[in-house]
Amino acid sequence: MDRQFIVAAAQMGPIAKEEPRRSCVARLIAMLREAHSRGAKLVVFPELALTTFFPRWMIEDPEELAAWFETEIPGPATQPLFAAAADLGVGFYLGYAERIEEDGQARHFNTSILVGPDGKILGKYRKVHLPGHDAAQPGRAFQHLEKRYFEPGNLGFPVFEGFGGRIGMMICNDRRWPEAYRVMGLQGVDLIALGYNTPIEHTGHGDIDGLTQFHNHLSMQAGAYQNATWIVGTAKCGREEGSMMVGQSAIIAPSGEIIAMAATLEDEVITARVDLDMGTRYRETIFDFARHREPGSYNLIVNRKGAGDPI
Ligand code: ING
Repeated sequence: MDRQFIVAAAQMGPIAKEEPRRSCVARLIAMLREAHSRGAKLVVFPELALTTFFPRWMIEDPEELAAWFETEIPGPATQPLFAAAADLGVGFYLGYAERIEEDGQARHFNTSILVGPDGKILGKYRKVHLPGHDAAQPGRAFQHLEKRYFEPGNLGFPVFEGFGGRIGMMICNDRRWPEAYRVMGLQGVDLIALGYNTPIEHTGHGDIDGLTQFHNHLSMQAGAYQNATWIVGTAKCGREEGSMMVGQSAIIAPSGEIIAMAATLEDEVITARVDLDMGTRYRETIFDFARHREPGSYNLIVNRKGAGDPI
């Protein structure tokens, strides 16, 4: 069965703090239409694609903080995106800040959804690996307070049937953790959609190594190759409220090769034809998990959180 289709990464340039959601949605719709004009069936938008990257600030006022979250999706501001996608028959991945009420408690997640070509939500993922801190760090030009504003995701790393294959999702920092890819690899994932907001000066000590771009691609290329999966990694990038974030959105083949990459730090659509069967040649040989993996030797990976003494 032919499992080929055109996929797009719809990279966003900066979103200003004051930029209204409807403006972001208009940008997303414009790129959706551009991707559709090039034959794309799936468009991957960035992490937190509806607002500026607000975890860069310490926000004390609860109402100010709550305003960064979506309480329904689609909602009034995002419905036009879902309608345009259904009208064009194009699916998409969208990252956003999610607020739910559960047992009378408000809960907050850094979330992404996968939407089919009919505009219906196929699946949801909540970011497991939250970088940065839960309290403001002194002396930083920008904070990184995802651990303060979000809970770790509670949906695991699910894989969803769609687009002729199995589609998984990650969000930003997840791509640096091999376990995230492997859990999806063990579910036969064919393509992982991934949005990111990656500040160059994440650590608070300036650009510690000048390698943020290299590590961005290294993480995704390794994950793709070691799990025989396609990866579409889409940035929100450029200088956003003074914070420079990496671009170089990329479409990466199961071979680990980058087959398309963004060239700007602005709204930019890149596309590529993916063959979901390309991973097969690796899954049936080098990465035939059933023949080669030895889970009995991997206990530390599941049972130990931090590095410890030799066993
Ligand atoms: N951002 C960054 C990411 O993992 C970061 C945090 C930046 C970590 C640079 C390491 C180096 O790409 C988010 N939002 O996870």
